[in-house]
Amino acid sequence: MITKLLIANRGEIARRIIRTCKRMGISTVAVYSDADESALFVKEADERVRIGPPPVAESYLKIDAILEAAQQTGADAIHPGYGLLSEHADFAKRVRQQGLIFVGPPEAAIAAMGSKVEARRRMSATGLPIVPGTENALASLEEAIEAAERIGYPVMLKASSGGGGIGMQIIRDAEELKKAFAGSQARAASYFGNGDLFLEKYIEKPHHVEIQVLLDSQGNGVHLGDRECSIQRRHQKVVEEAPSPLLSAALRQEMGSKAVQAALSLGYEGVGTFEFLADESGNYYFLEMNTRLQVEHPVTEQITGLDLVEWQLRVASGESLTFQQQDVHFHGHSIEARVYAEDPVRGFPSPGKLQVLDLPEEMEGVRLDFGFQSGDTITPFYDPLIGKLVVTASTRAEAIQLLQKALNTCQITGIKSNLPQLQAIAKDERFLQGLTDTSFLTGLSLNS
Ligand code: MV4
Repeated sequence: MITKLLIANRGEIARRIIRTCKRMGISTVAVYSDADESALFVKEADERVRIGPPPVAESYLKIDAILEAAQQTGADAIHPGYGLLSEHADFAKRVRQQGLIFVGPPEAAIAAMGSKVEARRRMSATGLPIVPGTENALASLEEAIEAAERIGYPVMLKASSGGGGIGMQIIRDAEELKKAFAGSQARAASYFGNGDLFLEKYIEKPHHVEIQVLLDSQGNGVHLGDRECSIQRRHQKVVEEAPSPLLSAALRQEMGSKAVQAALSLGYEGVGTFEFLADESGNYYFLEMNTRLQVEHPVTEQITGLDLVEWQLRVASGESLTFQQQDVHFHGHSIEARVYAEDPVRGFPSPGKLQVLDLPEEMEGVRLDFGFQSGDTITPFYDPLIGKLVVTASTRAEAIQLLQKALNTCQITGIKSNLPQLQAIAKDERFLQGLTDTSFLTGLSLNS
């Protein structure tokens, strides 16, 4: 079993991981940059190690400094959280080479899913439907034009090393493809160190639905249902819920068991997420797999009663799952609203001093996963997420009512936040009806 865990992350997710460790009797080590010296997660950990100045390249992405902090403090495991080094196969490898437990999947699985072209090939081979598109990286513009004609316009030109919406572009005809190709290749090469591009059919107004899986290292796996994540702004999720209002129980079951099969064939261990595009006719297409704990994992915890961080730690320690698929039950409905320090109209981050952060009381059905408190400073160096408000009730309608009430009791001063946008979403007629395809925010008026 893990006795001392180093958390290679910050903000709300570092606090979230510490909370589970306290309950499990695992001692915690925070690593922090100068910008986070007085942050809540640094105070709440049992030990703390400064790893560098504020920029992530000099602190939270600095593998040597993190490994040295683990050595210094005698930690026996490292949890990468999400973002930062969480999907960095070489980091996982180096943690393990140092004789420590990496709380995440095998590095081979991280690397395989990091290549979107390889992920499509591997997942398709296990029987997951994928978006119609190219099987290999595109060798030339001529090959791209040929492929696009075969797939049929509009298509999406994507970077194989991208993901999460980075490095993708809608292409409506051969002319656009000619204009976009070389530039996309060059951008991918400079951003990701790999210029490989591929094409997919562009799916108009789909839902973005994902399936959570959990596997141990003995070859046992379960799915923990789905999340609807269609409400996004610039490929940043804003509101997520479980279960998705789009899926029937039968479709959830089918997608879930296919995802578990696919994960098993990959030799996957730990928690992972399969992203799909889905439509009203019951079609669904594998998009990519995230090999980490996700920001929106709380909605799954709320409806399954499972602590995903606890299970990450248990399977990383070599424990087997103590339950099977038929023991996983879904209760009620849960919605997460992400509170960002940003100007909701322009979408720009809005760093500064958080004068007041007033949140609702934590009570039955209201969960608060926040990284900050009144008086803290939101620095421009990191993701502008302040925290997550998660509501849970027996039905979707009751959960929405609770969300509206909880959002109305929130108050943020000193910086701009997306609270007004969240309040508008919570009372939007299309949201109330569960009609949240990926075009949702485009149609939302902030002044409604
Ligand atoms: C797509 C797509 C439509 N067709 N791919 C965005 C995040 C990344 N994981 C994949 N994403 C998408 N890929 C094909 N072939 C639609 C999205 C998408 C999206 C697109 C525009 C605006 C909002 C969106 C929200 C979720 C997914």
